[in-house]
Amino acid sequence: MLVAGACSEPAAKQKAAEAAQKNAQEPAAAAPQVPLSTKGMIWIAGGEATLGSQEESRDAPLRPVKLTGFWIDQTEVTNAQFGEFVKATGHVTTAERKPTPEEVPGVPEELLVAGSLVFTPPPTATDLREFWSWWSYVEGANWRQPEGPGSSIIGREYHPVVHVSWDDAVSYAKWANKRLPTEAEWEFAARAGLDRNRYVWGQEQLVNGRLPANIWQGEFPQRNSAQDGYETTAPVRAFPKNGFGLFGMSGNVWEWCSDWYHPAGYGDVTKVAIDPQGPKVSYDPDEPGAKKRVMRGGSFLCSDVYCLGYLPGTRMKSTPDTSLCHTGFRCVADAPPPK
Ligand SMILES: [Ca+2]
Ligand SMILES: [Ca+2]
Repeated sequence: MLVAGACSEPAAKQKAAEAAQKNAQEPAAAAPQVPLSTKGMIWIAGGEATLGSQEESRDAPLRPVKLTGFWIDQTEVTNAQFGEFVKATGHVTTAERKPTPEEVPGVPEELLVAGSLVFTPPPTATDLREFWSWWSYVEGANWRQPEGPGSSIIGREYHPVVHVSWDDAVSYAKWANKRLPTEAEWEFAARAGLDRNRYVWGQEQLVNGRLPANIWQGEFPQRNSAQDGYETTAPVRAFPKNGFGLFGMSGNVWEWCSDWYHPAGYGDVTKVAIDPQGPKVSYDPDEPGAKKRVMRGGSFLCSDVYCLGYLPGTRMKSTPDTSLCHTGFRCVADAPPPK
Protein backbone atom coordinates (compact mmCIF):
# COMPACT_ATOMS: atom_id res chain seq x y z
CA MET A 1 0.00 0.00 0.00
CA LEU A 2 2.80 2.42 0.82
CA VAL A 3 4.99 3.43 -2.00
CA ALA A 4 8.28 5.24 -2.40
CA GLY A 5 8.77 8.96 -2.34
CA ALA A 6 12.09 10.76 -2.19
CA CYS A 7 13.28 11.53 1.31
CA SER A 8 11.16 8.79 2.77
CA GLU A 9 7.59 10.02 2.72
CA PRO A 10 5.34 7.10 1.91
CA ALA A 11 2.08 7.96 0.25
CA ALA A 12 -1.24 6.36 1.07
CA LYS A 13 -4.78 6.07 -0.13
CA GLN A 14 -4.28 7.13 -3.70
CA LYS A 15 -7.92 6.94 -4.67
CA ALA A 16 -8.89 9.43 -2.05
CA ALA A 17 -6.08 11.66 -3.27
CA GLU A 18 -7.57 11.64 -6.74
CA ALA A 19 -10.92 12.59 -5.32
CA ALA A 20 -9.25 15.32 -3.32
CA GLN A 21 -7.59 16.65 -6.45
CA LYS A 22 -11.00 17.05 -8.03
CA ASN A 23 -12.09 19.00 -5.02
CA ALA A 24 -8.91 21.07 -5.02
CA GLN A 25 -9.04 23.39 -2.00
CA GLU A 26 -12.60 22.48 -1.06
CA PRO A 27 -12.67 19.72 1.57
CA ALA A 28 -16.18 18.47 2.21
CA ALA A 29 -16.69 19.68 5.78
CA ALA A 30 -18.17 23.17 5.99
CA ALA A 31 -16.61 24.39 9.20
CA PRO A 32 -17.95 27.33 11.17
CA GLN A 33 -15.47 30.16 10.84
CA VAL A 34 -13.96 32.46 13.38
CA PRO A 35 -13.08 36.05 12.45
CA LEU A 36 -9.55 36.44 11.14
CA SER A 37 -7.07 37.44 13.79
CA THR A 38 -3.56 38.45 12.78
CA LYS A 39 -2.37 37.91 16.35
CA GLY A 40 0.63 35.60 16.19
CA MET A 41 1.14 36.44 12.52
CA ILE A 42 3.85 38.47 10.80
CA TRP A 43 3.27 40.80 7.86
CA ILE A 44 5.48 39.92 4.89
CA ALA A 45 5.61 42.93 2.61
CA GLY A 46 6.21 40.92 -0.56
CA GLY A 47 8.43 42.05 -3.40
CA GLU A 48 10.92 40.32 -5.64
CA ALA A 49 13.17 37.40 -4.76
CA THR A 50 15.03 34.51 -6.32
CA LEU A 51 13.80 31.23 -4.88
CA GLY A 52 14.90 27.62 -5.33
CA SER A 53 18.32 25.99 -5.45
CA GLN A 54 19.37 23.47 -8.02
CA GLU A 55 22.40 22.49 -5.94
CA GLU A 56 20.24 20.94 -3.27
CA SER A 57 17.16 19.89 -5.18
CA ARG A 58 16.88 18.78 -8.79
CA ASP A 59 13.25 19.85 -8.93
CA ALA A 60 13.74 23.36 -7.50
CA PRO A 61 15.57 25.44 -10.11
CA LEU A 62 16.31 29.05 -9.29
CA ARG A 63 13.31 31.14 -10.23
CA PRO A 64 12.52 34.85 -9.94
CA VAL A 65 9.21 35.66 -8.27
CA LYS A 66 7.29 38.75 -7.33
CA LEU A 67 4.82 38.44 -4.51
CA THR A 68 2.02 40.53 -3.09
CA GLY A 69 2.26 41.10 0.66
CA PHE A 70 0.63 38.60 3.03
CA TRP A 71 0.39 37.64 6.68
CA ILE A 72 1.95 34.40 7.86
CA ASP A 73 1.76 32.51 11.14
CA GLN A 74 4.87 33.13 13.19
CA THR A 75 5.01 29.46 14.16
CA GLU A 76 3.77 26.07 13.07
CA VAL A 77 0.16 25.49 14.22
CA THR A 78 0.33 24.05 17.73
CA ASN A 79 -1.60 21.23 19.36
CA ALA A 80 -3.34 23.86 21.49
CA GLN A 81 -4.47 25.80 18.42
CA PHE A 82 -5.57 22.70 16.57
CA GLY A 83 -7.45 21.60 19.68
CA GLU A 84 -9.43 24.87 19.62
CA PHE A 85 -10.41 24.16 16.03
CA VAL A 86 -11.49 20.60 16.82
CA LYS A 87 -13.45 21.77 19.85
CA ALA A 88 -15.26 24.40 17.80
CA THR A 89 -16.00 22.31 14.73
CA GLY A 90 -15.95 18.66 15.75
CA HIS A 91 -13.47 18.04 12.96
CA VAL A 92 -12.33 14.44 12.72
CA THR A 93 -8.90 14.14 11.14
CA THR A 94 -8.05 11.79 8.30
CA ALA A 95 -5.96 9.67 10.66
CA GLU A 96 -8.92 9.23 13.03
CA ARG A 97 -11.18 7.83 10.31
CA LYS A 98 -11.23 4.22 9.20
CA PRO A 99 -10.28 4.11 5.50
CA THR A 100 -12.95 2.82 3.14
CA PRO A 101 -12.28 -0.05 0.70
CA GLU A 102 -12.61 2.50 -2.13
CA GLU A 103 -9.80 4.58 -0.67
CA VAL A 104 -7.40 1.66 -0.40
CA PRO A 105 -8.54 -0.95 -2.90
CA GLY A 106 -7.27 -4.45 -2.37
CA VAL A 107 -6.60 -4.06 1.34
CA PRO A 108 -8.35 -6.77 3.41
CA GLU A 109 -11.21 -5.54 5.63
CA GLU A 110 -9.38 -6.42 8.85
CA LEU A 111 -6.52 -4.12 7.87
CA LEU A 112 -8.79 -1.13 7.28
CA VAL A 113 -8.07 0.64 10.55
CA ALA A 114 -7.72 4.28 11.53
CA GLY A 115 -4.09 5.18 12.01
CA SER A 116 -1.12 7.14 10.79
CA LEU A 117 2.52 6.82 9.84
CA VAL A 118 4.97 6.81 12.73
CA PHE A 119 8.76 6.81 12.60
CA THR A 120 10.03 3.60 14.19
CA PRO A 121 13.81 3.26 14.09
CA PRO A 122 14.95 -0.17 12.87
CA PRO A 123 17.17 -2.00 15.38
CA THR A 124 20.04 -2.52 12.98
CA ALA A 125 21.71 -0.60 10.19
CA THR A 126 19.63 -0.39 7.07
CA ASP A 127 19.95 0.68 3.46
CA LEU A 128 18.88 4.33 3.36
CA ARG A 129 16.80 3.59 0.26
CA GLU A 130 14.63 1.23 2.31
CA PHE A 131 12.51 3.94 3.86
CA TRP A 132 9.72 1.47 4.67
CA SER A 133 12.00 -0.01 7.32
CA TRP A 134 11.53 3.05 9.52
CA TRP A 135 7.91 3.93 8.79
CA SER A 136 5.06 2.03 10.43
CA TYR A 137 1.33 2.47 9.93
CA VAL A 138 0.27 2.52 13.58
CA GLU A 139 -3.36 1.85 14.45
CA GLY A 140 -4.66 4.61 16.69
CA ALA A 141 -1.83 7.04 15.96
CA ASN A 142 -3.24 10.52 15.39
CA TRP A 143 -2.75 14.12 16.50
CA ARG A 144 -4.04 13.35 20.02
CA GLN A 145 -1.72 10.37 20.50
CA PRO A 146 1.23 10.89 18.18
CA GLU A 147 3.03 7.64 18.99
CA GLY A 148 -0.19 5.60 19.07
CA PRO A 149 -2.39 4.34 21.91
CA GLY A 150 -0.91 5.16 25.30
CA SER A 151 0.83 8.30 24.08
CA SER A 152 -0.64 11.78 24.44
CA ILE A 153 -0.01 15.46 23.80
CA ILE A 154 -0.13 16.40 27.47
CA GLY A 155 2.90 18.61 27.96
CA ARG A 156 3.14 19.12 24.21
CA GLU A 157 0.45 21.79 23.90
CA TYR A 158 2.95 24.19 22.32
CA HIS A 159 4.52 21.61 20.04
CA PRO A 160 3.37 21.60 16.42
CA VAL A 161 0.33 19.48 15.67
CA VAL A 162 1.31 16.39 13.64
CA HIS A 163 -0.53 13.55 11.91
CA VAL A 164 -2.60 16.11 10.04
CA SER A 165 -3.29 15.53 6.36
CA TRP A 166 -3.36 18.31 3.78
CA ASP A 167 -7.14 18.03 3.90
CA ASP A 168 -7.10 18.57 7.67
CA ALA A 169 -4.79 21.56 7.29
CA VAL A 170 -7.07 23.17 4.71
CA SER A 171 -10.10 22.62 6.96
CA TYR A 172 -8.29 24.34 9.85
CA ALA A 173 -7.22 27.23 7.60
CA LYS A 174 -10.76 27.78 6.37
CA TRP A 175 -12.07 27.80 9.93
CA ALA A 176 -9.46 30.39 10.92
CA ASN A 177 -10.30 32.51 7.87
CA LYS A 178 -6.81 31.85 6.61
CA ARG A 179 -5.34 29.63 3.87
CA LEU A 180 -2.29 27.50 3.29
CA PRO A 181 0.71 29.35 1.86
CA THR A 182 1.69 28.88 -1.72
CA GLU A 183 5.07 27.26 -2.06
CA ALA A 184 6.50 30.59 -3.26
CA GLU A 185 5.07 32.46 -0.28
CA TRP A 186 6.43 29.83 2.09
CA GLU A 187 9.96 29.97 0.69
CA PHE A 188 9.94 33.76 0.39
CA ALA A 189 9.03 33.96 4.08
CA ALA A 190 11.58 31.28 5.03
CA ARG A 191 14.50 32.97 3.25
CA ALA A 192 13.72 36.39 4.67
CA GLY A 193 15.75 38.08 1.96
CA LEU A 194 18.65 35.60 2.02
CA ASP A 195 18.21 34.55 -1.60
CA ARG A 196 20.57 31.81 -2.80
CA ASN A 197 21.75 31.11 0.75
CA ARG A 198 22.02 27.47 1.82
CA TYR A 199 20.24 27.94 5.16
CA VAL A 200 17.42 30.19 6.26
CA TRP A 201 19.96 31.84 8.58
CA GLY A 202 22.79 32.27 6.03
CA GLN A 203 25.58 30.30 4.41
CA GLU A 204 27.21 28.63 7.42
CA GLN A 205 25.62 25.61 9.06
CA LEU A 206 26.46 26.62 12.62
CA VAL A 207 25.67 29.85 14.40
CA ASN A 208 27.75 30.35 17.53
CA GLY A 209 28.64 26.68 17.36
CA ARG A 210 25.04 25.48 17.18
CA LEU A 211 22.72 24.47 14.36
CA PRO A 212 19.67 26.66 14.97
CA ALA A 213 16.98 24.16 13.93
CA ASN A 214 15.41 20.96 15.22
CA ILE A 215 16.80 18.22 12.97
CA TRP A 216 18.41 14.80 13.51
CA GLN A 217 21.85 14.15 14.98
CA GLY A 218 23.56 10.77 15.09
CA GLU A 219 23.25 7.75 12.86
CA PHE A 220 20.11 7.79 10.76
CA PRO A 221 17.80 5.99 11.27
CA GLN A 222 18.98 3.90 14.23
CA ARG A 223 20.24 6.35 16.79
CA ASN A 224 19.18 9.93 17.34
CA SER A 225 21.58 11.53 19.79
CA ALA A 226 19.17 14.48 20.11
CA GLN A 227 22.14 16.74 20.64
CA ASP A 228 19.84 19.67 19.94
CA GLY A 229 17.65 18.67 22.86
CA TYR A 230 14.77 17.12 20.94
CA GLU A 231 14.35 13.62 19.60
CA THR A 232 10.98 14.39 17.98
CA THR A 233 9.05 17.65 17.90
CA ALA A 234 10.17 20.72 19.84
CA PRO A 235 8.00 23.58 21.13
CA VAL A 236 7.35 25.85 18.18
CA ARG A 237 9.46 28.70 19.58
CA ALA A 238 12.34 26.57 20.87
CA PHE A 239 14.84 27.54 18.17
CA PRO A 240 15.86 30.99 16.89
CA LYS A 241 13.58 32.88 14.54
CA ASN A 242 14.61 33.87 11.02
CA GLY A 243 15.15 37.37 9.66
CA PHE A 244 11.41 37.96 9.30
CA GLY A 245 10.73 36.84 12.87
CA LEU A 246 9.38 33.40 11.93
CA PHE A 247 10.09 30.24 13.90
CA GLY A 248 10.52 26.72 12.56
CA MET A 249 11.02 27.54 8.88
CA SER A 250 13.84 25.00 8.98
CA GLY A 251 13.14 21.65 10.61
CA ASN A 252 10.83 20.63 13.47
CA VAL A 253 7.93 19.56 11.21
CA TRP A 254 7.28 19.63 7.48
CA GLU A 255 4.64 22.14 6.48
CA TRP A 256 1.92 21.67 3.89
CA CYS A 257 1.67 24.21 1.06
CA SER A 258 -1.29 24.79 -1.23
CA ASP A 259 0.51 23.86 -4.48
CA TRP A 260 0.25 20.62 -6.35
CA TYR A 261 3.63 18.92 -6.69
CA HIS A 262 5.18 18.61 -10.14
CA PRO A 263 8.96 18.43 -10.76
CA ALA A 264 8.57 21.00 -13.54
CA GLY A 265 5.90 22.94 -11.68
CA TYR A 266 7.79 26.23 -11.68
CA GLY A 267 7.25 26.60 -15.43
CA ASP A 268 9.43 29.03 -17.41
CA VAL A 269 12.04 30.13 -14.86
CA THR A 270 13.49 32.75 -17.21
CA LYS A 271 10.47 34.92 -16.50
CA VAL A 272 9.43 36.53 -13.23
CA ALA A 273 6.50 34.58 -11.81
CA ILE A 274 3.95 36.91 -10.22
CA ASP A 275 2.20 35.34 -7.22
CA PRO A 276 2.64 31.81 -8.62
CA GLN A 277 -0.02 29.35 -7.48
CA GLY A 278 1.71 26.16 -8.63
CA PRO A 279 0.88 23.79 -11.47
CA LYS A 280 -2.68 22.78 -12.33
CA VAL A 281 -1.89 19.09 -12.20
CA SER A 282 0.30 16.93 -10.01
CA TYR A 283 2.90 14.47 -11.16
CA ASP A 284 5.54 12.62 -9.18
CA PRO A 285 7.98 10.57 -11.26
CA ASP A 286 8.79 8.53 -8.14
CA GLU A 287 5.18 7.45 -7.94
CA PRO A 288 3.26 8.19 -11.15
CA GLY A 289 -0.47 8.30 -10.60
CA ALA A 290 -0.33 9.60 -7.03
CA LYS A 291 -1.46 13.20 -6.84
CA LYS A 292 0.58 15.08 -4.29
CA ARG A 293 0.82 18.44 -2.57
CA VAL A 294 4.06 20.23 -1.76
CA MET A 295 5.53 20.17 1.74
CA ARG A 296 8.36 22.46 2.83
CA GLY A 297 10.96 23.04 5.51
CA GLY A 298 12.04 19.58 6.64
CA SER A 299 11.60 18.02 10.04
CA PHE A 300 13.21 16.57 13.15
CA LEU A 301 14.13 13.59 10.96
CA CYS A 302 16.28 15.59 8.54
CA SER A 303 20.05 15.28 8.53
CA ASP A 304 22.90 15.90 6.15
CA VAL A 305 23.39 12.17 5.66
CA TYR A 306 19.84 11.48 4.62
CA CYS A 307 17.36 14.30 4.06
CA LEU A 308 18.30 17.87 3.23
CA GLY A 309 14.69 18.97 3.50
CA TYR A 310 15.55 21.50 6.18
CA LEU A 311 17.31 23.64 3.57
CA PRO A 312 15.03 26.28 2.06
CA GLY A 313 15.79 25.28 -1.52
CA THR A 314 14.39 21.77 -1.23
CA ARG A 315 10.93 20.31 -1.78
CA MET A 316 8.91 17.34 -0.56
CA LYS A 317 5.51 16.02 -1.52
CA SER A 318 2.80 13.72 -0.31
CA THR A 319 -0.80 12.82 -1.11
CA PRO A 320 -3.40 15.11 0.49
CA ASP A 321 -4.78 12.30 2.67
CA THR A 322 -1.42 11.20 4.06
CA SER A 323 -0.58 12.00 7.65
CA LEU A 324 2.76 11.53 9.33
CA CYS A 325 4.38 12.05 12.71
CA HIS A 326 6.69 14.74 11.31
CA THR A 327 4.26 16.80 9.25
CA GLY A 328 2.22 19.83 10.27
CA PHE A 329 1.48 23.24 8.77
CA ARG A 330 1.13 26.97 9.26
CA CYS A 331 -1.29 29.38 7.62
CA VAL A 332 -1.19 32.67 5.77
CA ALA A 333 -3.88 35.34 5.46
CA ASP A 334 -4.85 38.03 3.02
CA ALA A 335 -5.57 41.16 5.00
CA PRO A 336 -4.42 44.79 4.91
CA PRO A 337 -0.90 45.46 6.19
CA PRO A 338 -0.39 46.77 9.71
CA LYS A 339 -0.82 50.50 10.14
CA1 LIG B 1 16.39 17.08 17.11
CA1 LIG C 1 8.83 23.64 10.12
